[in-house]
Amino acid sequence: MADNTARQLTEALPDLQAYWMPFTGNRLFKSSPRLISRAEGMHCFTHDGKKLLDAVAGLWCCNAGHCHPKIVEAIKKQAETLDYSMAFQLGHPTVFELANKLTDIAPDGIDYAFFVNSGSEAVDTALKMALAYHRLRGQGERTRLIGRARGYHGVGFGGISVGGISPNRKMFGALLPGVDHLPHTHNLEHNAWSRGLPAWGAHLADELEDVIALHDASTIAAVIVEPIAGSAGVILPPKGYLSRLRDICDRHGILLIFDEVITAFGRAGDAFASGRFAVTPDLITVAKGLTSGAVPMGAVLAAGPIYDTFMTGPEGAIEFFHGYTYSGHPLAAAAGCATLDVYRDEGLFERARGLEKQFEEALHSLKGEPHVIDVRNFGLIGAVELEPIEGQPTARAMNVFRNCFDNGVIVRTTGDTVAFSPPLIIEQTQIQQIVESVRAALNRA
Ligand code: PXG
Repeated sequence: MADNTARQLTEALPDLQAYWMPFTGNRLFKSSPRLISRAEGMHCFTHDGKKLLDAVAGLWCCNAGHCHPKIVEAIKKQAETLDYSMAFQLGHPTVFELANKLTDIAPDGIDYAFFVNSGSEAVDTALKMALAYHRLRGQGERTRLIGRARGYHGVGFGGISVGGISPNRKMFGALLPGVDHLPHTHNLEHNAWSRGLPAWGAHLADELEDVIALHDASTIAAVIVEPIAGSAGVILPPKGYLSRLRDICDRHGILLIFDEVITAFGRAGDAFASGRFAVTPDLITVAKGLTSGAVPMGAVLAAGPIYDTFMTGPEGAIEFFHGYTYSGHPLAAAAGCATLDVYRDEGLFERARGLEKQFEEALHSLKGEPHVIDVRNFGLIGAVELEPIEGQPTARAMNVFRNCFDNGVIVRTTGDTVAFSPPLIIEQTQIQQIVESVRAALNRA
């Protein structure tokens, strides 16, 4: 490792011109680049050798920590055994094994896994499954999809249509027809400084009744929400909110989709947030932590009756005209199997649950620091919301991001909220390091 670090200290920057970076201010980045060239456990290292504590697990994905040796080994082994095999009409053993491992830890009744390559693909796949499911049952008029304001469901046309983040939508035309949105549940007047789930707001689920009254249930296919919203600033579900959504959907024959791309795999202190909240949806989308971020992969997990509905045509006929060249890719499947084993063998979901209170205490110690207007947390998810600089929304949180980076800690910002989602292997002293780095940054923001 010493050799690697020494080599990195002298590593020259590549030419940055040709790469068009996603969700990034390209010109500013290229004038002051931050390049990560190596990672291990809780840390990332820049091309010039700076060591950074990763408070966001890459981007909510490296739940087992970076470059976990068992995951790395599984990928290497798979790469030299089977690089690729056709995903349609052929299969390979590892992907079947992964489907079994995944459905074993999924909530009861969620028995099938359809593989994709990202969260965005998982969302679009789940929406298509919902539409096709109703049509197969003779209810093809159920075509409407209901999302939620401030929801993030990736960047496919389906995902941005049901999503509720304006900049992600406004440049891209009319999007999917027949989409409506519930209001979000973020409300600082009622819920500021909540520890765990906020007490106020379950009644906001009843807004779904109004949406149903407007369109008629017979036109609605599915409701999609994140159990805990991440991208739009960490929005926690009020106590009782998700089970009310479940009840309303059940009453009206509407499918409920939980987008667990960031909440699955220990992040919410259990294998799935659905399990932690004891509310089981019909479809669950996952990605990120499925492979601990090591190889791109997502999945849609489906309840038995949904799969069964598709399995009714002539045997041999394709039941679902959907899939990707890289669905269930061998390297991703191997990474997924190894990752789920690591989560189990190292007890990482239980570990996350066990650290929740210390994490909460540490974050809430930031109450009273300059500009902090809210702190909220659940599992190993945390958020510190800041008063924006007048006329410059997002600038204050970006100042905190840059300051923390300079101090050796990577945090994530969204709007004027600083978000935390560390690998589940985090130590107590590292939680303290993150919080003290943010405290120092706030005093300069
Ligand atoms: N659904 C949810 C709930 C997500 O959080 C996606 C879908 C899309 O996944 P892919 O793999 O297509 O990116 C996500 C992604 C942030 C941040 O800052 C979070 C995501 C993406 C970008 C930024 O919190 N999550």
